[in-house]
Amino acid sequence: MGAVNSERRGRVLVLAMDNPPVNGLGHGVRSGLMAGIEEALGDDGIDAVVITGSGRMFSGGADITEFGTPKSSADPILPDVIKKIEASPKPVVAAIHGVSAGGGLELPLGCHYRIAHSQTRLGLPEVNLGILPGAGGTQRMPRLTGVEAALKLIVSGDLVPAKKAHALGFVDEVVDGDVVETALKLIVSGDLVPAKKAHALGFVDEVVDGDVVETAVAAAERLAAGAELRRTGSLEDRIAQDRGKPEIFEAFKKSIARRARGYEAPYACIESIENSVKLPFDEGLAAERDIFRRCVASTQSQALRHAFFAEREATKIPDVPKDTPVKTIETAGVIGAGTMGGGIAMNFANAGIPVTIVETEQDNLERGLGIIEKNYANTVSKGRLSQDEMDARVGRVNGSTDLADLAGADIVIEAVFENMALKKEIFGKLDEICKADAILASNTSTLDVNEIAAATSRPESVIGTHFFSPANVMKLLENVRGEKTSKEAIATVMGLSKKIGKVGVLVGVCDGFVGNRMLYAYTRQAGFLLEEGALPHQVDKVIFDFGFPMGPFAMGDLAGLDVGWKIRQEREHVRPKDLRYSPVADRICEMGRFGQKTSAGYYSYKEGDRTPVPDPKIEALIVQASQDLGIERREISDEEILQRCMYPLINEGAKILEEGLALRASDIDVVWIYGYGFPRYRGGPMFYADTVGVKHVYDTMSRLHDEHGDWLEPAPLLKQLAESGKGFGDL
Ligand code: T1G
Repeated sequence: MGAVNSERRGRVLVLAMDNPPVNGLGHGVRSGLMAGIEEALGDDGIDAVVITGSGRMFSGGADITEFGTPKSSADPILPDVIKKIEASPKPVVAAIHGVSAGGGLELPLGCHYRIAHSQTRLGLPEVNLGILPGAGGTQRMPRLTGVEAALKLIVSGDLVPAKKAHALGFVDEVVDGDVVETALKLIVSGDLVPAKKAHALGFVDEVVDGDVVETAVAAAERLAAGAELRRTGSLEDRIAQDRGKPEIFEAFKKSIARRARGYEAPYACIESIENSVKLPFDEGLAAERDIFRRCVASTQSQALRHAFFAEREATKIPDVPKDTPVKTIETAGVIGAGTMGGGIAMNFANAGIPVTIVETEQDNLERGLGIIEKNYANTVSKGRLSQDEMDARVGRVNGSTDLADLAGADIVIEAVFENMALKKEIFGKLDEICKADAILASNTSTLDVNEIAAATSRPESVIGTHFFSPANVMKLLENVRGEKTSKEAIATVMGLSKKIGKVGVLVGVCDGFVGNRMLYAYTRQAGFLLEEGALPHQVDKVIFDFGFPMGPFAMGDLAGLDVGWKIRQEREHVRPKDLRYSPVADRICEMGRFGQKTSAGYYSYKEGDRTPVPDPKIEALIVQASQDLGIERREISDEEILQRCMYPLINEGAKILEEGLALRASDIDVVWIYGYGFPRYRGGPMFYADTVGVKHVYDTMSRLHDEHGDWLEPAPLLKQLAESGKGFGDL
């Protein structure tokens, strides 16, 4: 709920929102602001108001947990609070620090003057929740920044630094906090410095944002002394030139088509921003509210809000309390300078942690270090990294051919190829070399972490850290808890995940962990669909249209078909002979077609072109396989393709939950959204199951099981939820 604390500073009333952890604009804060403004308006002893936030930020926006909950009529809605502020005859100044997001920025947009600390990040990220700014942001922002900038800001949902916000026109003044220059000035001048600078210089432990609020109080007094108040809603100069130009909005829609594919909210934002030049202000506000209500009620927004909280929930491990001691990771080691090893090392260098890569042969090492440098140079050439920063990062990556150079590392991640004997040998050596409290981690994607841990005398310090390729890009990190992995090791690696820019999810030990195990269930059925009558491009189109970046066969060609082929050959001796197995993938590999790397796989590829082209040779191979297996090919609907691919994946997720190998269904959603491109606007596979109805998934799985046999046996949990009318969200 939260509240608003008020304090008088001379003739200025300072209202400080107080609703930890992010000063969400819950109804306590909204009614507190309304009461504060009314108090100021009714008191002749008050000339102006300053609004600020207590703690580490101004406000993270509306309290998302309140969405869809009943509102009492006495409870002012945010648009009305902002309207009251904007119409106030007494100046209202916003003093902003930390973060100002969503409604937490719309509030200052309604104020008459905005002051932000230089370290502040500001933006309207509502689109990431499947909604649009619903408290005037789509009408006021264009009046301050112009339409083009407002479109970019609101449709991207990005938070921008204060100086950029000032340059764009929606912040009027930036209070600086440059430490070094101030230190020099301080020592020379003996001046009094604002609290925050003293804090930045380590002189005081905590500041209460004195300087931003102090600056705002001074500005409020200045405005109260007679300056004309700038009411955002009445500003016309920045939008006048964009009236009657629908082409601006059409062009913008075209420019986002690729990255907004499948999403509804970006277009709702554009629709409302267009109203800012088409309609009078108040009508634009009313239309914005209608669009907002439409979006909030949408399945997409529910899915995106689920994904927002799921990502934060995944960081909480029930039996690893928040105060579990964690090890500080100041240095890291990586074994193997191949594609994965190099990418993993870059994550540490990017996070400011020196890392040593160890390879067996000097030339393999140099090749690996060369690829890292090339990757950084590529990013610099795209203007996404400065040369200085590249040099700093490359400077943090050291190479070696001697494992002993990892003796001092706080964590060592082994990233050699998937061979148990080799991994056990390496962990045995690390056990002798590494310092007692080092974390020993394996990037294995399929092998038994307990067996690897047993090769050391300290299994409690062994954990799996399964990165996804390319490891310096993909955000997911499956942290694999072994039977003996300590809580300290888990807490350390979960914390480290965030530090190196990853979304860490804790999973248990099983074949393929969470992600790959569910992937097998999906791609296996995709393979069977080919034998029964479908073709790769038909299956891929269905999955692409569903929202994945690509379908299973194009994905296989991208990853390289030889990787899976090698694993299937290694495992042939343990494969259950009574269960159906598709020979199609093996036959393609036997032709030397390994995908994009050989310009031929399920598809063929022109030189230098990654566009998959259906290949009659593969169609013939598939038809032949059907004949060899005695399967009569049939028409297969897109709906069946989607169900045959997604429902077994969900079913496998249910089994994983039953076995306790994932802590929550929402963790599985995070794995699939960040590791496998599951469309975020569908909330992940388990949330998706709840939207189509678990009973429907169960009934379909039961039918498919009757038709196609054992791989499709419904999980007991799926049955239980279906019969109890519940969903994964109820677990
Ligand atoms: N409502 C409720 N809870 C929130 C919240 C919010 N807006 N933002 C964060 N939390 C919780 C979060 O779940 C976590 O909880 C804790 O706060 C710390 O968050 C009318 C309707 C602000 C940049 O989209 O992007 O305004 O896990 O770990 O890394 O137009 O939180 O500790 O129990 O993320 O420092 C628009 C959402 C809302 C911003 C801080 N606002 N928040 O990041 O902390 S819609 C947003 C963030 C709106 C109006 C509309 C980030 C942050 P727990 P955290 P952080």
